[in-house]
Formats: sequence, C-alpha cells, structure tokens
Amino acid sequence: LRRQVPRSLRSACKLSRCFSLSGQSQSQGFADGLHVSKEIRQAIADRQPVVALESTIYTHGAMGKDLAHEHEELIRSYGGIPAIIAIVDGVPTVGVSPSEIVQMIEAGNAVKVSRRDVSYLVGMGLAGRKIHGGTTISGTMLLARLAGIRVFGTGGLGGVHRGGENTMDVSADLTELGRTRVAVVASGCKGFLDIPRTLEFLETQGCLVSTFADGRSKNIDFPGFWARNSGTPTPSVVNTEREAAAMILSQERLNIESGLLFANPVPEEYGIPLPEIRAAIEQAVTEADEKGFTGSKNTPYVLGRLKELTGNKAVVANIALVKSNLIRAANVAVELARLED
Ligand code: PSU
Ligand code: MN
Repeated sequence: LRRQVPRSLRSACKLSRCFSLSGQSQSQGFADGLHVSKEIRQAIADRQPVVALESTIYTHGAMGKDLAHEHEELIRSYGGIPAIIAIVDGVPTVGVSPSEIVQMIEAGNAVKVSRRDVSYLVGMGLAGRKIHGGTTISGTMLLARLAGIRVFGTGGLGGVHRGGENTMDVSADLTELGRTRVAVVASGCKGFLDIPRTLEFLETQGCLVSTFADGRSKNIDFPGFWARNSGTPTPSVVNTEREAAAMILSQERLNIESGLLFANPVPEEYGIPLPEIRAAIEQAVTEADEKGFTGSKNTPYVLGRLKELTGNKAVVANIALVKSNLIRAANVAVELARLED
C-alpha cells in the first residue's frame, strides 16, 4: 500500500498532521485542559499503536472491578498501548490507570458522560466541584480525537431505539461517528435497538460501517451484539485488520473528518443463536412495558431480565465480545503503525 503512494504526498500527509495539531493549543499540541498521561503522550509522539478504551463499561457496566486491568494487559499482549479515557475529578483524562477506575467504581457516583456532558463536568471541576465521569463511546471518541488517538475498542454501540422515529431517542454515539475521526471496533449494537434505522442513520451521518468476516461467508449481517447476526445485512465487509487499517489511513490522508465503525461479531463459541436471543428480548421488552420501566430505567431492566432469561449466557457473551474487540483494535492499531513505516 505504501509503495502506491507518491513520496511527495506522504510527506504532505506528515505536514498536515503537524498543522492539524498546531491548530490546537500549546503544551505538547493537546487541547487546553486535556490531561494526557506521560506514557500515552510519549506513545502518541512516537506513533505507537495506541488503543482508546471507554470508561462507561466500567462505571456503569457492572462487570467487575478488575476488568480495566485485564483489558489493559490484553491490549499490551497484542502489542498495543491501552489508553483508558474518563473524566477523573472533573479532569478529562486520556490514560487513566486501572486503579483510578477501581476508585471511580468504589466512589459509586460517576456519571455517564456523552459529548453533551463533557463541559458540564469539566466546568464544574474548574469551579471547584469535582465530579467523576464514565465516558460513553461518544464522549470517549471526542477526547480520543483531541489526543490524536485513532483506534478505539469497546463492546456495543448505542443506536436508534425502537420507536425512535417518534421519541427521537437516538444515541449520541451515532452523531459522534458522523463528526469525529476515530475508528471504533464494536460488536454492533444491542439487539433490542432498531438496527435497520441505526444503519440508515449512520449512512446519513457519513460513517463508514464494515463488518469483519474473515473471508468465510458471503452474506454477512451487521452483528446483533449477543448474536453474530441480526437479520440486517452489513453495508460492507472487511476481511483483515490490515484492510481496516488501510481504510483508516485513507480517511486520514483524504482529510475526511467522520468516524469509522468496524463491527466484530461476538466469538462463535459465545454467540447466542438469533432466535433464542430474539425470544428473550421480546419477553424482556414486553415485561418492561407492562411494568412501566420506561426512559432511562428501560435498558437496565431489559439487561437484567436478559441475564436471567439466558441463564447468564448474555453476560458471558458480553465479557467475551469486549475482549475480542480489544484484540481486534490492538491488531488494527499495530497494522496502522506498520502501514506508515
Ligand atoms: N452497550 C453496551 N454496554 C454499554 C453501552 C452500550 O453493551 O455500556 C454504553 C456505551 O458507553 C455506549 C452507551 O456508548 O452505552 C450508549 O448509551 P446511550 O444509548 O444512552 O447513548
Ligand atoms: Mn438515549
């Protein structure tokens, strides 16, 4: 790939990278007020394969305290450099340590932070009221981009909720993917969201959506989180991590500022068959309606019921798919660094 790009263009790319950073304010080229750990600052300066991680899955995911540490080790074992992103005591931070995440979980008062919430917490912090924030995909992408991180691994993307055409409950993750150039590796979005409308919305937003297929099958679905398929075809297919890296590099060279979504189906051995998870989802969603769990109480109720209805299989799948996505993200980041050597 590198050989096909004229040298003049390659050095122009390097220059434009400098310019885009110098547009931001001073120390180390990062935005004012953004705290980037020493390790991550060095890694970014050296163009090493940094992988961003969100913190909502730790502060709001109820998957255990040691997960952040485990995730960091996993990424390192694949040659990546993990950068957990969160708002720690009102400070937007890139390169949060796993022990700080444990403290945030134990404090029990971290709020869920999407793009709209960032300056609320940071402003409060400046004014002396220090609040912890677990960043969602949208909040994490925003801060990752400010730090110059290009690849981000996580579990599941937010989406258009069922009935979203009326309620307009559409996750800020989707608009973030339309405006912020970070490549996200996720296992699609939860099967109780409206997946066809989610993909329509991402198309309108100009987000590249491609599903990993390992060259095995022709008819590939956009994954349904717990299930490898969803009944909705993916807009495009990517076979290797190198191909994904090449798409990221292309987008950067062309200066297209929208995000990229690489969907990675849950590993085969943990995937729940689509009819089984669909039946459980229908039951959980119906019960939630009947019992009046609406608005922000809806998702926690549905997730709790799915755990029970699947005999914990939904939780085991969730933990496994995050790990598989982090491995993919590390491999993509390594390939991306290689393409530029
Ligand atoms: N999907 C999951 N687990 C999660 C989330 C999504 O399986 O923890 C979190 C992610 O941080 C995602 C956010 O960015 O929920 C989307 O929330 P909302 O639907 O409120 O935009
Ligand atoms: Mn919402």
